[in-house]
Amino acid sequence: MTRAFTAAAAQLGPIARNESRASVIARMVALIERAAAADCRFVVFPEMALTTFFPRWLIEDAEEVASFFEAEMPGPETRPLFEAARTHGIGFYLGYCERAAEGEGADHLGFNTSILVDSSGVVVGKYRKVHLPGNAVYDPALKLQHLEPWYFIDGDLGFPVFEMLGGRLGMLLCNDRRWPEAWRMLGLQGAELVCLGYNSPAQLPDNPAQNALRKMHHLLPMQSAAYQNGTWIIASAKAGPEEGCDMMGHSCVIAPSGELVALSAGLGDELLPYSIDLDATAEYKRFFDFKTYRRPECYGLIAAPHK
Ligand code: CDT
Repeated sequence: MTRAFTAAAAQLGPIARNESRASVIARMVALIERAAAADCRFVVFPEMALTTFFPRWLIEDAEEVASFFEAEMPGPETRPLFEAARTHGIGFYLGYCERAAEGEGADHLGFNTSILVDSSGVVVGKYRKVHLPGNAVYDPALKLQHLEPWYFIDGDLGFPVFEMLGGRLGMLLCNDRRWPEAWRMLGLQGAELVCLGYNSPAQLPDNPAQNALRKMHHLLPMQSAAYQNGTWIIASAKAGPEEGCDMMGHSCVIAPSGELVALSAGLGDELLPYSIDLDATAEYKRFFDFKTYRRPECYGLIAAPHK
């Protein structure tokens, strides 16, 4: 049986602070329809795909903060996305803010989460972001706030891998892509396709010397990770000028060779389809052959708590 199929990054352009779920979902359904026309079996939406990237503000209004979190998935507002995907037989990865269950979160409302949904609309897997970047408290000295640790509970599900599309799929979220340990956890479980959504500012106003390096620092860790773990990667941006912050585009598909094989052209809603073959991972998995060549007895520091 062939394990080749067309999959796509489904990049989203900016989402306004007051944009309704219905409006965002309509944009996502339009991308699913384009994916169907392109014969896709799977699409990858961004991190926090349903809302603006609200951790750029310290929002004191509890009702507004709550409005960015989903109490159920699918819920009444997100169900049309699941229905459209089922109608067209397309599975998807979706990043969203998950409201914690009773007793799960003390000071925070919930998790920065992603899910895998199969072509019949069933949620087959969940991941909660492990590497939450930015500050746990508002720092008035900063031009750009990034308050994920203020809003979210640390991910507590590890780095699970799920059977889907005839292969093994893993998930990461944004800043996770900069951490080789995250990729290796998925590689060790045989991941063949890793989906990643992100919200990355194109510029860092508090460290402008980094601006020219932003795209390279986005792609470099993923191209390395794809090669070193023998996996496909589909990475999908929330892109463009969002509420005064320029968000990086560069949604992409990376092959298990480490080659960048598809890159988005713009900063709006955009579908980036690519024909991927999960069997192309085998050559790289054979080369690195973890079972034979890894030396975990030499890697203790990697898993030891930082001193
Ligand atoms: N969403 C997210 O994880 N963004 C981080 C930005 C950190 S710098 C402000 C990223 O790694 O792109």
